[in-house]
This record gives sequence, structure tokens and C-alpha cells, in this order.
Amino acid sequence: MENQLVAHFDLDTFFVSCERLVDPTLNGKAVIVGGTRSRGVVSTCSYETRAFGVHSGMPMAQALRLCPQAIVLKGTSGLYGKYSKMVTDIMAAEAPVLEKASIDEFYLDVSGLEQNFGTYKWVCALADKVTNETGLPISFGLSTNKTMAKMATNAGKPNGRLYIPPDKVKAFLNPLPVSDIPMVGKSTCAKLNSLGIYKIKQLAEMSPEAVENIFGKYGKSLWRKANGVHYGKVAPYSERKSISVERTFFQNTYDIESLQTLIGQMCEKLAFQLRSEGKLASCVAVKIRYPDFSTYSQQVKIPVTNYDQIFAKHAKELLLKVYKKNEPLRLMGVRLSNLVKEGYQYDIFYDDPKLDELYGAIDSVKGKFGKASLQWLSSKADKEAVKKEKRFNLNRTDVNSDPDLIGRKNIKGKD
Ligand code: TTP
Ligand code: MG
Ligand code: MG
Repeated sequence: MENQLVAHFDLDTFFVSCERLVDPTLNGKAVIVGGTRSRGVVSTCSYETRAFGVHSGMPMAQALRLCPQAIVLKGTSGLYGKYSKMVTDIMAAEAPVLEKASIDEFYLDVSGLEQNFGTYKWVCALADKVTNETGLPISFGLSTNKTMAKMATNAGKPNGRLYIPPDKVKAFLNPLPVSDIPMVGKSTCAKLNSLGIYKIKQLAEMSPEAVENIFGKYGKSLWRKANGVHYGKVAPYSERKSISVERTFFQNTYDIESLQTLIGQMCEKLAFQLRSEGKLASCVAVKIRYPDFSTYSQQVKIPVTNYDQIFAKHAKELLLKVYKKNEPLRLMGVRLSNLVKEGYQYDIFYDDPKLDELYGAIDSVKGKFGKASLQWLSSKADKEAVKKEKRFNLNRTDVNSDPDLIGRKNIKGKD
């Protein structure tokens, strides 16, 4: 850890920059990407709009009061994922150790590069490559650990290229407000401010025990970060993350109604798992196996979501497409993949606060009373199908025994 050097990259106004590549007349203008319905929120906005105080997460109505001339775009499904992948591929081809932290954000462990190259130059060349090859503006921070590198990126945005060497860490941190520490949210900030602590210097000069007394376990790492210390490692990047579930039937079945109900329940289970991990998925796949072991699968790309019913709708459609033989099935499974962390894109494509509230309520009941406590029973047919499903005598396959299973692991697995 002693001589660790981490680079953090983050694309500037990512969704807006993608929209500007499609429509260059948006360049230089106040642009907002976000939900356009009455309770829509800003996903992101151009720096021309930020000058009026508009920011991500702000209600759209408020944003438009602050900047009425802004051009509002609903967002383009598929566009951001495509550019995110292009940038990821460029980074992955060059970087020694790469972590993709969100749709537009990357950490690179560049320790050791300095023996051979000027690391700063190397990181600049990588930023140039991203912009030259994709047209997207990007900022980076280079410093002693992940938190410091991210703070350097944030401080330099847009088009920032900030290197903070070990002997400049304190001087960089001290004058900044405590809210600039990435782990400090609204409530931590309010608590610190209520104690008269506004600047990072003040927090850094407290005793670690005092900070721990106020914030519990979290206090220790907060105090460390205020002092420029963070032990988090750059976790190697892996695109192929997925979660899946499947069943092998004791008694082969061809009752399509019951299969549809079951696949809906599988989606429910996976979506609950996704939400509890704070993730979203944008690919649904269904696999079936006939008694002769012939196996078929179909998948579809969808806008990112973690809503049961959307996965279920696509899974049911896929099942109808893939289930052709009119023969009983031996196995059926669903996989959700292309997982991303929550807080991205979500607002625009499924801009439905009522559904968010509904799923929040469902998850809190499931959390209290167990995952099986609530199930979607949308129709009489579904209810009856659930009853029938109980008679199936279903059994979960031992996933390790089957080399060609979707996802290869149950529920929590990562490919
Ligand atoms: P950010 O990197 O946080 O923001 P940004 O790239 O738009 O702007 P900058 O980095 O220059 O400050 O987020 C990346 C994308 O994620 C953003 O373009 C839109 C999306 N996003 C949301 O949909 N909702 C949110 O609340 C946030 C913060 C981002
Ligand atoms: Mg960004
Ligand atoms: Mg980002």
C-alpha cells in the first residue's frame, strides 16, 4: 500500500455527452437529461445548466424554474450502455488492473508504472485515447488511493487532469468542505456541521476515537479519509456478472400456464435479490431443457431495471418463443445479466415513483417476513397456476452438477 498510485476516471456529463454525439447542435447549450413526467427528476445536465444551480436528482420542475431555457431530453435507451462499453474496452485493453465502478467511472491501479514511464503522462495518454476514439470528454484524478483519486477527479471536472502526490495530500484536503469526501452524504454532513465541523481539516484534527464515538464503526474510515488514508483495493473488473435461478422438475411438465407462473416467481426472486444488492439488470435470458437433455435458450436486452414485472413480462415472452416442442420440460431457468449499480439511468427509463414506492414497501415486508411472504397474483389463472405449481414437487437442481446451466450458480452467483 505504501507506494500505491491509483487513477480514477469519470466521463463528463456522461448522458449529455452521448446525446451531443448524436446531435452536435446540443454542444454549448444548456441540456438536461431526465424524467419528463410531472414527478420526473434530473439524471444529469450540462455544465451550462449547472451554472444555474441545477444538479442530478433535482426535481425537473425545479430545474426548469432555475434554467427555463434548458433543452430537456428523455434519454435514449441503449445509447449510454453502448458508449460505456466502448470506454470500458479501451480501458481494459490498456490498464494493468481495472475496476469499473459505475456506468462512467473507472479505477486503475497504476502503482509501479512510474518505474518505466511517467505515470501522469501515461494516464493523460489514456484519457486522450478515450476522447479520440469515442468523442467523449473525460476527467481523471491520480493520487495515493481510491478516495483521493476520486476527490481529485471531482475537483478538476470538467476535463480535469489532477495529480496529487503524497506530499500534497494534506494541502489538497484541508480547505475542502467535509461534503467533498465521497462517503459523506447529507445526514453525515448535517451531523458534522451541527458539531461546528465544516472543513476536512477540522475533521482530520479530531481524535479518531472522537469521530468513532459519533459515527460508530464508520467513523474510523471517515477519519482516515479526512487524513488522506484509504485501504480499499482496486477490484479487478469483470463485465460478465449475472444472477440466475433454475429448477429441475421431478415430474416433467408441459403445463404452459404453470410454467409461466413459475417463471414469474423466479423473476420476482431474482429482482428482490437485485434490489437488495442495489443493482439493476438489462438482459433477461430463459433456458429450458427437454427430457432428452436438448437445451435451448433465448435472451433479450432491455432498458435497465430491477422491477419484477418487467423481467417477468420478458421472461414469459422468451419462454413462449423458446418452448416449441410441445413436449414436457425437464428444466427451466432465468438469468439476469449486464448488472449495473443503482442510481444510473433508472430514473429516465422507468420514471415511475409509484412503482418505486411499491417495490420499497414489498421489499420491507419481504425483509421482515421472508421472501415468500408476498407474491404477485395478478389473475385468477395465476392463482390457480400457483396451486398447481405446488403439486409439481419442484426441486432445485444442484447447480454444480450441471456444466451448462444458465449462470452456473444459483441466485447469488457471478459468472
Ligand atoms: P455522474 O458521473 O455522477 O455524472 P455525469 O457524468 O453526468 O457528470 P460529471 O461526472 O461530469 O459530474 O453520473 C454518470 C451518469 O449517470 C449521468 O450522466 C447520468 C446518470 N445518473 C443518473 O441517472 N442519476 C443520478 O442521480 C446520477 C448522479 C447519475
Ligand atoms: Mg460522470
Ligand atoms: Mg460517474
